[in-house]
Amino acid sequence: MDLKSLKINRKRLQESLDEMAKIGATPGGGVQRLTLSDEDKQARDLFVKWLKELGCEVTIDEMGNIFGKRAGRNNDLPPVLSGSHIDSQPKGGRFDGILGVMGPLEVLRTLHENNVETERPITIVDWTNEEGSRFAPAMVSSGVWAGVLDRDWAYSRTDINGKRFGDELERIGYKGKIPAKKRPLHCYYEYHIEQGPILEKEGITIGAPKGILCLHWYDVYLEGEANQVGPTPMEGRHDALCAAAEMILKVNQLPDRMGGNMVATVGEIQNYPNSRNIIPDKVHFTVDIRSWDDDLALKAWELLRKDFEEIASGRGCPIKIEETWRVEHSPFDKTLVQRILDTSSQLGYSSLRMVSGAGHDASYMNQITPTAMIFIPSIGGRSHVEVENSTWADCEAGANVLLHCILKSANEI
Ligand code: HGY
Ligand code: MN
Ligand code: MN
Repeated sequence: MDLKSLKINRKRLQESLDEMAKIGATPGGGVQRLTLSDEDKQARDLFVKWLKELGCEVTIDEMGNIFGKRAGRNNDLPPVLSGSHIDSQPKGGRFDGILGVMGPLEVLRTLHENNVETERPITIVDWTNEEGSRFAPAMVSSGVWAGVLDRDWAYSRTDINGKRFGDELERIGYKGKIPAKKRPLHCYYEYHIEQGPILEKEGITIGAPKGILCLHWYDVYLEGEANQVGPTPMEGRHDALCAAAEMILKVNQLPDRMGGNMVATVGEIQNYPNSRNIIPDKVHFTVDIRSWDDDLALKAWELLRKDFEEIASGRGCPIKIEETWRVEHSPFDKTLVQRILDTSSQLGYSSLRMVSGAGHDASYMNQITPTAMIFIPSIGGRSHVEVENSTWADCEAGANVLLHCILKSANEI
């Protein structure tokens, strides 16, 4: 058959995404499938069921990564790998991550029903805990698989209720026996929504990121002195929340101070005892710094850290800082990026080379195999919110580009 005319089944892709969106559905039209939650388990079970229906060889490793392998003519050749993540943010969207698991599943379904054989095997994957929201850091399981992060360190990470990653993985029945260790790969494609405004603004269907920004995560803990808010004079207070407030504004001002090309955010904060008539004495907050320039991000952190220490001592609020996680910026494989651009135009889709501000498992895959990503527009540039949305036409377009890129790579000797 003329493979060029091969297309994915848009209706089936939409049905799979709709089916998955029912798992952890939130009233506002989003999903909540926190890593290793019951909802994550339910979605994983469904993914495994669909893989088995396709006759894929299903393996689950020590980090709960789920691999579905479709045999090729020559199974000694390293496979083409494509995947993303099933877990979501709290009140997250119906496309982030799951599109990059349902997309390659739809590719396998299309190859299967058209009896298309490929030289190489094709493997698709769901990476555990890409989001890093319940258990920091993000992309932890692709990081372990790539040999960059340590498995037992990952197992030891706890959520806000003190639950351990390793125990929760066991609890949902996805702590596999197979070592979460990289194996030879031919290349890796990740299909994902852009999660930003550029493609929609430019009226472009396919994004081909040249790579992903570096991500640097820090945790800041402040100690103050609790007291009754009424009788305690303002003078001499050690108010941990006020110290945090000053620091949070410094984070927000940092990119300007560093001349742009950077984003810096405090997304999470806990304040104790969090009672309106007690001066707060414990605060924890997170810092997320991203840039294409890793050195700039490190320089920015050193400046910020000095500011934090000055504010903390000025307010008599001892500070503890954890440099929780860093992943370098990832420049993708130029040949694969070009393949995405060329394939898009062969299929009649407009395309744009760009940068990914969002982190993805492709950051770690890029350290061990030629890697590239396929983006489609996010409506209103919104993501990590319940209103996250993309058109089915764009979902179809991205999946068709993925199909033909995978086909080209899977037939390379
Ligand atoms: O943080 C990120 O960009 C991704 O959602 N983990
Ligand atoms: Mn994602
Ligand atoms: Mn995300």
